[in-house]
Amino acid sequence: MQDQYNPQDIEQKVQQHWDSNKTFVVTEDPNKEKFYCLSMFPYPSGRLHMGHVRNYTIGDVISRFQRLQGKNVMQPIGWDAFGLPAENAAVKNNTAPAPWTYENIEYMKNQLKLLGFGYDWNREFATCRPEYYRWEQEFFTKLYEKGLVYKKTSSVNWCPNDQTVLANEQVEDGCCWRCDTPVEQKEIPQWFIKITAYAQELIDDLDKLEGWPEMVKTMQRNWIGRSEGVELSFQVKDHDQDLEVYTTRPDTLMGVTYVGIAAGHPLATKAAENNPELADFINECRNTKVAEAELATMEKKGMATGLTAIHPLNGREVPVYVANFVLMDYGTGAVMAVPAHDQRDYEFATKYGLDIMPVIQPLDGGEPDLSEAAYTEKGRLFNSGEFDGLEFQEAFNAISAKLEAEGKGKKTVNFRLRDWGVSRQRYWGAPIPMITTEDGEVHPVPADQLPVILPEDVVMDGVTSPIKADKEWAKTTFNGEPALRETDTFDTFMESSWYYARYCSPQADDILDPEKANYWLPVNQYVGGIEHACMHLLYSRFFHKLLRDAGYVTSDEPFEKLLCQGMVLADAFYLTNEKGTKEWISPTKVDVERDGKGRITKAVDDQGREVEHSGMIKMSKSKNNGIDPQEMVDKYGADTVRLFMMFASPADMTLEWQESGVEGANRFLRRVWKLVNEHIQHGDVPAIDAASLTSDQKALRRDVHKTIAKVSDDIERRQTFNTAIAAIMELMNKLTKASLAEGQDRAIMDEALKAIVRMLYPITPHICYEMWEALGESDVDHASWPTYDEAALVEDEKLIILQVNGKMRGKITVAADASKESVEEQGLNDENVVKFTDGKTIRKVIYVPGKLLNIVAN
Ligand code: ANZ
Repeated sequence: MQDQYNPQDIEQKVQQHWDSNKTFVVTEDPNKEKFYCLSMFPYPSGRLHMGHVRNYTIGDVISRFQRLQGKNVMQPIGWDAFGLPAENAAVKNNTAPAPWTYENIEYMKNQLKLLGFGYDWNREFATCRPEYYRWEQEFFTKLYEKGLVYKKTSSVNWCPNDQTVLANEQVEDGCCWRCDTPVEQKEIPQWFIKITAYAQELIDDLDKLEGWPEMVKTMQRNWIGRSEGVELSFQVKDHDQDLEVYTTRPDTLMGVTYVGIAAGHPLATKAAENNPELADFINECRNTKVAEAELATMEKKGMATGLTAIHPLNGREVPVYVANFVLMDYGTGAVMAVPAHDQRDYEFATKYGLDIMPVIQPLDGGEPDLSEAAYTEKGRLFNSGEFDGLEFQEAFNAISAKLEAEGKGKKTVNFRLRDWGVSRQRYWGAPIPMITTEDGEVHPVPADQLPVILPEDVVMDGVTSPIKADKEWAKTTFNGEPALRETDTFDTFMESSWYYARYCSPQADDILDPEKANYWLPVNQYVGGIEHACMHLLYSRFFHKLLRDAGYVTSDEPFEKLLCQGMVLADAFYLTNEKGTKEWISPTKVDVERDGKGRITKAVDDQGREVEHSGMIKMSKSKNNGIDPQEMVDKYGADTVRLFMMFASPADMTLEWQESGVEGANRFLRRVWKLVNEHIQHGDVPAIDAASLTSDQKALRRDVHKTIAKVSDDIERRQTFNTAIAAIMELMNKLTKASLAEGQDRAIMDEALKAIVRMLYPITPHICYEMWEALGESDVDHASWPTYDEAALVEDEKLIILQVNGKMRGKITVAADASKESVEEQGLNDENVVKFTDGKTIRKVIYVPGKLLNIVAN
């Protein structure tokens, strides 16, 4: 062992060892408990950023910990390789998306290796390869045959100048990112997968996911948005078709004063036929895309259709309006408006001078206050004829029963969740495996003709997809008849929805090999960012159920446990230039002065300019406050970076990047190295003879075993890696002060260091690999996690604090099983206690067993 800790030498050597020994390559082993640990795979954007490093370090720590627990651990990695950034970069750099992507993969793969992550590289794949997406295409055609896939027109962002569809990210302030032309909405046919058919199960099964953060489950519940309501119909005067509305508040039915319909509603189209003004308004509505979240706050606009609806219960005539806050694809695309009790309806009615009719009063009596806003609480019905006096649930039941009896309505459950539109008009994605024959019939591509390969050798012409630009590409045949291929590609969420399953049998000649998949699945621990709480995690859960129903897997859920790591923050600094805009200066170029509390008081950049500090914020390109992991690894070694990441904050909280903290982590590793070295120099180590230990030796050994117990629990159950590391650091402090003189001292030290090396191994594997060998052991990758010795934890003595009138006056050691009487006697006779009780009367003696003796005297 070298005297100096030299991370560069060690890390390279150990990484080579892992590579050539295929240490992390695993196969199914029915005799071993399996553990599948997965970190969300990266998009190959170019270089790893700190967010990746944090994500993958956490996953690696858990994987290595589980290995030492003796489990058969699979930790795979791959590349989420399709997506828009590759296209944008290709356009910018005059290349094609494929070579750009493959270069990035090579580069980032090397970076992952330099960080020492223990991946099974035999399972690696990139989702942009036909070997991968071929199975996705085939699965899609199977879903089509099961009736779970359909085609429907749906609106997209359209740039009239470039004559092309834009992704949401390519729309900036309502304009095209390239030519600044205002973007329009255009209706085109697209493919959908029926996730709504699984909405109820996706909600119900959240209850099974005990290992998921409550927040993520809540977000999914809200996203799926189950609501119970009533669908009911209004007759439209002089019109033979009824108008269906969906409401969650049938109790307010008697307060309806108008009906609102979406701009896309067929009745609106009909009414606009002889009404150019209305037609214009409808057009305007259609061209402004509203997110559901904006419905509440946006300005309410509408226009009368001239149509009159007839109230289903009291026969009152109410006007029908086209209203911009009514969505076409929710419920029935029409609402019964109750302005007295719904805020959107209230704003609309106030603006257009429509009646407001209160029908719900507070439960404690009185009229609802409608002077400023709608009264939206659930209360008691009034102004509602036979339903007066009923409360919400009674009214809900009574009114829906009446509607049902009259054939005018029924109870229904609605979900906010929409079917998953998977068509994208981009190039860099998996081609959708469908073809259309000349008769207009649509057919899935037969399995023996899959994959439909995306050509990689293309020339990008602006934003237009090369497979759309090349009119030849789409031409094909179906049963000998000429046909055209679909030129849209899949949403890239498709690839990330089942990759976790493909890792179980990456070479399988089918979507997956059920035997292998069922050995490994579900994933025991999934690690990734909270930003994926809804889409990715919901789509994956959906896909798992699809795979189950297709007979591929037996489990119901893909991810047993989920850990969402916090963001990585760093100080951000800026200068304001003459134009008044901020120029962000990298924190690596700034020197700071701090006050006693560590707050930055002055910051100067490398050109001597004083810069403003805007606080610790998420590392990002736009704020120029990213720290390059590569630079940090070069400077301190991967182990230091990993240790800092795991120590600086709990895994699910934000992490503040501070180079002083990184230096601290590095110093700690050097201290461990030094102690191991010193210990080795001290020569022979006898076996521990527990019976012969002095009380100091016993106490130190107890600390060792207490630490093992705490660290094991912190890592496995609590997942508080930072407190585990803190406990190891505390133990290290004690060990540094401990003697190495006696044989039993060295025996305890040996036991302690071997425990520390294995406990640190998941976090800092390279240095631990080396220290483990230096301690005369071999192959820490296959070592077992240290276990604590119950006997060593038993304290045969206890330290008792002595207080007189609540003030600490001394300490005594007593036998652990000492009786109350004997402790009292010893305490009262302690010379320090005597000093403060002398001449006083002892009023009371309070004993907290094993801890404290308080004497009250005056
Ligand atoms: C009358 C009413 C009275 C309503 C009242 C609410 C309060 P959730 O809970 O999200 O399912 N709604 C129905 N379809 C709509 C659409 N296509 N676009 C916009 N809004 C729509 O919301 C259901 C409620 O949202 C429904 O209940 C309906 O307004 C409105 F005091 O009906 B309610």
